[in-house]
Amino acid sequence: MSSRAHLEETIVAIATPPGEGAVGIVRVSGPDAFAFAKKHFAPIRKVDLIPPFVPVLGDFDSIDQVLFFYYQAPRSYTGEEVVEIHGHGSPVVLRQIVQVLLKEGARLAEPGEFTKRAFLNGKLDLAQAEAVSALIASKTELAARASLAQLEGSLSRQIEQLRQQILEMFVYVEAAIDYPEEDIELLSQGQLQEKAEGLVKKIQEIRKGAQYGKLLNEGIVVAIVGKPNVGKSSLLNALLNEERAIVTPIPGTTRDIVSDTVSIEGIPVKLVDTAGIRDSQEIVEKEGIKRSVKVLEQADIVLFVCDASSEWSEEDQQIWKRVETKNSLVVINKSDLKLKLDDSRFDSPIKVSAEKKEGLDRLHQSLLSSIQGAEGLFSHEQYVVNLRHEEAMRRAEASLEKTLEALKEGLSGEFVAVDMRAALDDLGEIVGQTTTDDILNQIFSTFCIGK
Ligand SMILES: Nc1nc2c(ncn2[C@@H]2O[C@H](COP(=O)(O)OP(=O)(O)OP(=O)(O)O)[C@@H](O)[C@H]2O)c(=O)[nH]1
Ligand SMILES: [Mg+2]
Repeated sequence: MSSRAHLEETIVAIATPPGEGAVGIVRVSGPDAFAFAKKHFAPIRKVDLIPPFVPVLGDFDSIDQVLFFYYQAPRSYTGEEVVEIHGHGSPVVLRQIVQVLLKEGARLAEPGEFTKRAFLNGKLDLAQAEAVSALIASKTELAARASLAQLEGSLSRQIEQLRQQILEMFVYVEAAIDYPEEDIELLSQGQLQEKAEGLVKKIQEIRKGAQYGKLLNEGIVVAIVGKPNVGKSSLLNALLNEERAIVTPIPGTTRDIVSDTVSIEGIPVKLVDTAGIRDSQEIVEKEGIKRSVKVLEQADIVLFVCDASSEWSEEDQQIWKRVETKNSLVVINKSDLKLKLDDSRFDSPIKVSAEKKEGLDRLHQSLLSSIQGAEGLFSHEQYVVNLRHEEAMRRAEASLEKTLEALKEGLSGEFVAVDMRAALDDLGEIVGQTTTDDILNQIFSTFCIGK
């Protein structure tokens, strides 16, 4: 059945999280929402009509004293008749209210069905609807801010602009196909190419912003590596401000990967402590070291930790060789002890003492600049993309590149048009203009109930 067929039905759900709270909200939406709900509502102060958009205090049957909000269509979240009943946050009470409305003929809402209706009624486009669930799920302030920007249309605007530009060019290409004999050279080959190049650039820019969004959601992986006993685990604990990893004076203490996430200026940073890397024959340690090397290679940023109180060794050298080519920071730990390490070999090492908790602010600062330095990520408009968007953008970019190729090779308009049409469809998927029911259902089923 198509998604639209369900819009005749009135749906109901508890909109607040499960468990006890100061307030709990039951949300009803659909053609009969107001009719069903008002039958059971008795305002404290007698009114003839329950006014829309004004909270009214009263009793809902004899279940609870509630605030009754009537949002008249189309000025509601879903674009339909909506009633929100704000009761006291007892799960038992809220369930009873839902039961009453079910008896009236409403049915339980599916996950994300309110937002889906908002989409189907043109209140939000698909990227905005997805931003609602991203906003709810966001784990840091920055991620929340980016989700909000997307909810307000940041991604949709970019996509829409690009679609407009493609459409504009499409008209010229179509004209060349439909009226070849007229010989209307609306745009020269060179001009078309230039336009196509502009389109490729634009989608690349959007995808860069997308990387930033991904970073906000998934975070940056920072690996702490170095030879045994330099204080890697102590540094992890100091940065987390918690005794997360085992610290002992015995080299080779850490055997497995230990990690936890901190928020640095709103960016989730996953700190990964690793086993000290050295030539070991011991079977458990050997496996640990293998894992350390893998973490080192996959990390976004590496903290290379050395010991200020011991001389530069062959072991340091071996690890440094692996780290050198990566985006890395050199951390000289134990700087509370007498300096034996020749630190002039490094550009700008960061001196800290994990034990005395000294120099950590500077380390934070340096970490932040190297996160920001990566790709100039912060200069982009913000949106939180998910895999679905990413995939569609990737395809759109490929299609636009093919368009450009076709133009360069001087292929006829038909060929060019095919690729442009594909790019339009791919981009349309992001905002929901060319999205099948299956995809819609899949997207909204990941929402929570009541949203
Ligand atoms: N004086 C001083 N001692 C430190 C400092 N940081 C760590 N230590 C000591 O160094 C020893 C090793 O610390 P760990 O944090 O376990 O070192 P690690 O690099 O994780 O060692 P492995 O897991 O064996 O590779 C412990 O005895 C710590 O107390 C520091 O800043 N100053
Ligand atoms: Mg350790």
